Amino acid sequence: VERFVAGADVSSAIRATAEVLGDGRLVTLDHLGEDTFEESQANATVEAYLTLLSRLEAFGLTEGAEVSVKLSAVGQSLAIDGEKIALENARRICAAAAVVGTTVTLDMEDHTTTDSTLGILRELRVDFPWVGAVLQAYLKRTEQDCRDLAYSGSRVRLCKGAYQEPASVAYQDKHDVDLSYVRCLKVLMEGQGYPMVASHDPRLIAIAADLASARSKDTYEFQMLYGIRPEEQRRIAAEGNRMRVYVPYGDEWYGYFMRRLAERPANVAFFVRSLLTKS
Ligand code: FMN
Repeated sequence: VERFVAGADVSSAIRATAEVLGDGRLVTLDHLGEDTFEESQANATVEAYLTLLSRLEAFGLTEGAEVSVKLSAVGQSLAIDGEKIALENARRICAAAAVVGTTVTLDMEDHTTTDSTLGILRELRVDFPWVGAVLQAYLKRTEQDCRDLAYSGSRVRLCKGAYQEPASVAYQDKHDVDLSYVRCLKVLMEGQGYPMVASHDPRLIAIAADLASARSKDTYEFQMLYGIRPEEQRRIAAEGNRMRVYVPYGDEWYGYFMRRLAERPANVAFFVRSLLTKS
């Protein structure tokens, strides 16, 4: 788990952030947790983000480090008024980010939340136009969502998607997901927004670099997860690209960790090996 998660507390998050920023990469920090069913838990998550943001400022790290937020961790999945509470909570985090001079990206969760999350994004962008969106190439709707969000100033992270989704809404075949990713990349790179290319897939990264060749390097960025292909992350950054690392921290690592194991057999092998060598 330590390979993919910076640590349980805010101090380890700050330590990992300083280390990643130290060699020219950027950071987006995620306080682990999702699917909160208690309002008090949602509030605790907001507090964790506020603490994190003030620590980032205290350590002078806000220039290179932003935060990623899962709306289901701040109220979206509450049975009563979930959407309203998530919006209010996300607004508090955005306001705090604005004060310290950094940005927020709304992670995207399973397809039942897509409309709600994009709705909250729209509302937040009225006051905080820099709030980032995430779109998942495995969803059939995403190419159209890319068109809708490819406007000036619009930060959009494109990823393949990490949840188990039904065939009615999502491509099931890996190759179809890749083709969709490329179509979405084209829309975003030809548009006026700020594409954030979140993938570890060498072919997709090469295609993204190619599609971005007419753009200046400060109008888009690459993103990868903490602990996955770190040498490649450094290489991409050393070539003068913006390369942002998604750094999760906190003790609720189960859901995050299981998605990482599910998507790459190599991650399972790594995990088993580290278990064996530790005992
Ligand atoms: N998957 C999601 O479903 N929602 C997200 O918000 C999300 N954020 C991600 C952020 C970053 C920086 C990266 C690299 C991936 C993210 N993912 C997210 C996971 C991807 O959808 C995907 O499962 C993972 O990157 C493996 O695919 P790859 O071969 O393209 O790397």
